[in-house]
Amino acid sequence: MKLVTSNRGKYAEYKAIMDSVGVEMELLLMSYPEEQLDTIEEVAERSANYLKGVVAGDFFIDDSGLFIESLGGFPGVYSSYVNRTLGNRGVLKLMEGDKNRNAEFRTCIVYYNGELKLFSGKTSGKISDMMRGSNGFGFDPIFIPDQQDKTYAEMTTEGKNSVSHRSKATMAFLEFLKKKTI
Ligand code: ITT
Repeated sequence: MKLVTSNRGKYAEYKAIMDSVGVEMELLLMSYPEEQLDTIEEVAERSANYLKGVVAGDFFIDDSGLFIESLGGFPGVYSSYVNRTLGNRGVLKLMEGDKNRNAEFRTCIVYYNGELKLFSGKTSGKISDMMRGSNGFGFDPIFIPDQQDKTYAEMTTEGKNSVSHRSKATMAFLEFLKKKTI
């Protein structure tokens, strides 16, 4: 099974989980077209439909986003663009003076093995007042998951995986794989 992504940070997180449960996984490092649709599920499904004509064998992809309550769910499906353009500093600036720091990270995994299967995970938390930590990638330095003091970027890969949106989607995915092989 291959993970198709252009993001090595995602790969590191999946690799740690898959290794811990003995599931083999390879990385196919490539980018693919992502259409701007309303939900990450729609975006991911559309991308997987494109990739099934391009990638040999079974594969999965991950579409994720950060949804900030006081910004009406922004950047959401625009997370990749906003990360490249505004960056963490720009997002903090947009939220200057905002008392409502609530946010949610969401991941949708799409697995293709003759047919498409979707698995979702989400983790709610808060946007920090400043960037903290240097681990992980993307918005990790500004997201503090609920019940934690640290940002994702202050956690180890294992620490982030114990609470993250991505690991929750992965657990649902692994459950499905387990049932399939019984
Ligand atoms: P793909 O090739 O897998 O699509 P990508 O980096 O474009 O990689 P997404 O579209 O799924 O990934 O994610 C949009 C952006 O959201 C991504 O570029 C990151 O900046 C951010 N992001 C996603 N998951 C994250 C996480 O776990 N922690 C921090 N930022 C994350």
